[in-house]
Amino acid sequence: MILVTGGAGFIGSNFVLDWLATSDEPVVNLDALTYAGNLANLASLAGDARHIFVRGDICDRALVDRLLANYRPRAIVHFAAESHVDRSIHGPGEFVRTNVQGTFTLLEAARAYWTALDEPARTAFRFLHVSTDEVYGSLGPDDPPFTETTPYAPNSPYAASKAASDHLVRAWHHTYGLPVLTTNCSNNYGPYQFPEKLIPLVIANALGGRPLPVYGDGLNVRDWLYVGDHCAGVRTVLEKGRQGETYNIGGWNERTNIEIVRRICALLDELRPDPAGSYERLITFVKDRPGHDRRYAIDARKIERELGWRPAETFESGLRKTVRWYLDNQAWLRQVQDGSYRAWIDMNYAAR
Ligand code: NAD
Ligand code: TDX
Repeated sequence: MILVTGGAGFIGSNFVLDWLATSDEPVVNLDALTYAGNLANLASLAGDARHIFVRGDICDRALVDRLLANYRPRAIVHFAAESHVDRSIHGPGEFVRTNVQGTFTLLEAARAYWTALDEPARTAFRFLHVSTDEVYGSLGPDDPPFTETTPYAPNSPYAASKAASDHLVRAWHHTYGLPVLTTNCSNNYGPYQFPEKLIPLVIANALGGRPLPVYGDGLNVRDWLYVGDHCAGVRTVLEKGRQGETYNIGGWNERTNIEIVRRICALLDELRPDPAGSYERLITFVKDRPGHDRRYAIDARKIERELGWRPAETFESGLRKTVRWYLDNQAWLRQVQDGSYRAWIDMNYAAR
């Protein structure tokens, strides 16, 4: 079996659902169920003995040791993190705790477990660390996309905490020989994404008739990848990646934020027209994010050349699926927009 961390979050839950849809290998899912973790994402697995959910913190060494000893996983796939840049600006402490201390705790537990394994389990074991393109910093308009050898230059507390975790993973391979793999992926979108991130926030606000906040001039560029393609990329790296290597994962799909927001408005105009007029009327330019990275772009040639992975979804097909999913799952959306969600929205947008 495999141990997944953060499997009740956006990407982790998509990964667990996809994994169990294509394989009978059981998953132990360790997740603290922070504001971003949601068991409703995994509701379709209720009663499925292949999914063992454990509510707990990746910083809890005794718990991680116990899970490794009891379940003897052949791999750890590590998604758990604090993941929202704006929250990291308001409160960086939790990012250092979960992303740095938590990854350290997992690495130490994995090292103790792996060292004691017999052959061939020791050779087969993998620790796959899921990371982000934000560790590479910000690109100018004409710069080539990030490759695996682009120097690290993280700019936000979130990016710095992920960069620190990547460095720990690298060092545990170099120094102790732990068989690690690291993936650095671009912006994901798709079902079950918490409506604090741009795409689900814009869909949720449009459906509620609220302003669609665009930071700064709206010309910051992100490179968008459908979450199912990211999950397939992670599975490919787990299966075929060379230990100690890092793989960039991206969709070759750079867009400005304003383009994204307009595209969502156009899809909603088509799928759920508002008698009051186009959703574009709700677009509102607001105060920029401090230190806002201008452009991210991923060069995904290494994973394609070496492992044969490439995205299946186009941006058009992926965004249409995503908008439809939110339209069909408004109960999910309402459920996550609880009191703490409203408090966050008030804090992040009131002064903008
Ligand atoms: P998310 O915020 O939706 O989910 C994070 C999950 O981790 C939640 O279920 C949460 O409960 C859990 N968690 C948080 N702290 C924990 C702790 N201390 N112990 C155990 N569980 C804890 O995040 P996401 O968007 O699904 O991102 C998953 C991973 O992918 C992260 O490592 C993130 O850095 C990386 N990533 C995300 C994106 C993106 O666009 N969302 C892109 C590239 C990489
Ligand atoms: O209200 C908003 N208005 C706006 O203009 C929000 C929430 C965002 N934005 C902008 C900021 C970014 O340029 O949209 C862009 C995307 O923002 P986010 O969805 O917050 O994502 P980003 O900051 O790019 O980081 C994401 O991609 C990399 C994920 O949150 C990270 O976890 C991942 O590592």
